[in-house]
Order: sequence, then structure tokens, then C-alpha cells
Amino acid sequence: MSASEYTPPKVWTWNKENGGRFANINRPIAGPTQDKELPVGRHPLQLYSLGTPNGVKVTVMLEELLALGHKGAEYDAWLIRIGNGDQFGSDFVAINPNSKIPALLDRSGPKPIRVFESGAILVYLAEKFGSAFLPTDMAARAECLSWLFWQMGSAPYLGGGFGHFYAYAPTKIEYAIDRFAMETKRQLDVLDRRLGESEYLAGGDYTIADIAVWPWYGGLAKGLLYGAGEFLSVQEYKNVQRWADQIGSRPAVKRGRMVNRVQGDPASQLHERHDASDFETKTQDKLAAAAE
Ligand SMILES: N[C@@H](CCC(=O)N[C@@H](CS)C(=O)NCC(=O)O)C(=O)O
Repeated sequence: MSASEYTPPKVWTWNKENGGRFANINRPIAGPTQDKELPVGRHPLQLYSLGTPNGVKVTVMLEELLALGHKGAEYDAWLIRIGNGDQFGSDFVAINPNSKIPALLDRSGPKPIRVFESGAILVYLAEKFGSAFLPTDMAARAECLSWLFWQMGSAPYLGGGFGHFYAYAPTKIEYAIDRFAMETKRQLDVLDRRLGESEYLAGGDYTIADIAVWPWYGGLAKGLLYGAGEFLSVQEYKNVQRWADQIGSRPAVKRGRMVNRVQGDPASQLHERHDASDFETKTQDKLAAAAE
């Protein structure tokens, strides 16, 4: 049935056959589907995640904290394969009742602290490590949190709206693609104007706002999301391009992007991270060579 022929019934019911990428993991109910224990490593921070834009925010933050010398930011990063439904396992749901990566468990205190939602995780880590990458001056802090929350509110239009209908939906619906392409370009223009007046989103300093926005809009600007660079004419956003390159060249960002990554060049994929040396020895190309 084409989009124009569809008349919604009086009461919506779950049609498992609706197709599209991720249709196999989408459900209209919450909660765990299976009893499943999560592994626990030796570090205080346990991260359960995947190298998507939302996951990358947290691994970049942890690598930046370690680069600043915060040894307490050592972490074990475990892979949650959302395509296999790992996010519906009982232990994972106990950390994130919303069943989405990233999810963090801080085991450094007497009682483990769970943190879910990438924005909340960034603020939690910033506060845990002396307001790192989160300004303490009231005005700069307000600007930083404003851009952080801008990302949390805006990216679903990019991912769930534009990305879904442009790249994943089983049929190309012009109305939906037009609507979300327009909004995505408007968001890129919002960023471009801001980055035309200041080096980073919150002002002169690199903050958790940049860490949150970069994996989504930096990725989009560099043509890495949904194969949509040309379609959205991303080269036009010169200030976003400058900022995306600047952040992408940071060593901690390069490392953070590798963690829990399961696609692309095998040399760029570190499925699990338990030690700083893993970047040199445990990427998929090295593991494959060692297994030969
Ligand atoms: N607002 C959440 C979004 C998290 C999110 O959408 N995660 C996706 C991967 S990027 C996920 O786990 N999807 C699995 C599912 O929907 O079942 C955050 O920022 O943490």
C-alpha cells in the first residue's frame, strides 16, 4: 500500500511485517525480553555501548578525560549489538530502562551508580572530574548546556527523521524526505551561524557541547552519515566544516571513534576497550592477523 492510500485504523495494532531497517528490533513495549548478564571488567567505569553517534560521544569524553590525566576515567567498554537485541537483556535494562545505548555503570563508590542518556552521561562525567569540559562560569555554563540540550532535542529529527526516511525506510516518501531534509539543513545553518561567531559551540573553549554535537553534525558534514553529503550540499556550511575538521583531528576523538565500532576499516574497529594499549594491539585487523 502506498503512503497516500493509507487510512489509519481506529486503533493502532503492532504489525511486525512493516519492513525497513531496524524493524526487527522495534517494539511498542518496554522492559527486558530475556535474562542476560552483562560482563564486568576491572575498571571503575563500565560502559555498555556501540560506536554509533550517541555511543561515540561517551567514548570521546572518556578518552579526553584520560588525555587530561584523569586516571579515574579508566574504563571497560563492552559491545552491545543493538541489531541482535542486546539492549533488551535484563542486566542492560536494569542500567537503562529505555533500552538504548550508551549506558554507564560507575562502580567506584560503595553502591554502583547507573547513568543513561548520552547527555546525562556527559554531564555526570564532567562533574565527576572537576567540571572538565563543562565551564564553571555561569554564562559559559549556560551556553554549553544550551547547545548540549539543543543536540539532544535536534538529533532525533536528523536520525529518526531524515536518516530514517532517506536511507532506511522501505519506500522513499517524498513528503517525509522533504520535511526532514528541510529541518536538517535548517539545523546545519543554526550551527554554521553559531560557529561563524565563535570557535567552539559554547565560546572559546572545547566543551561537552562540542563532544555531543560533533558525532552527529560533524559526521553529517563530512559525508559520513546516511550517504547524504551531496544530497544536503554539506560543503556549503563552511564554519561547520572548519569545526568538524578541527575536532576530528584531536587524538582523543580519533581514539574515541574507534571504540565499540563494528563497521568500516578493520584497523579502525576496537570492538571492546579495556586498556589504553588495546588501540595498538586489539583492533580487528590485528586480531585477524594474530588468528591466522
Ligand atoms: N537519547 C538517547 C538516544 C540513544 C539511542 O537512540 N541509541 C540507539 C543507538 S544510536 C539505540 O540504542 N537504539 C536501539 C533501539 O532503539 O532499540 C541518548 O542520547 O542516549
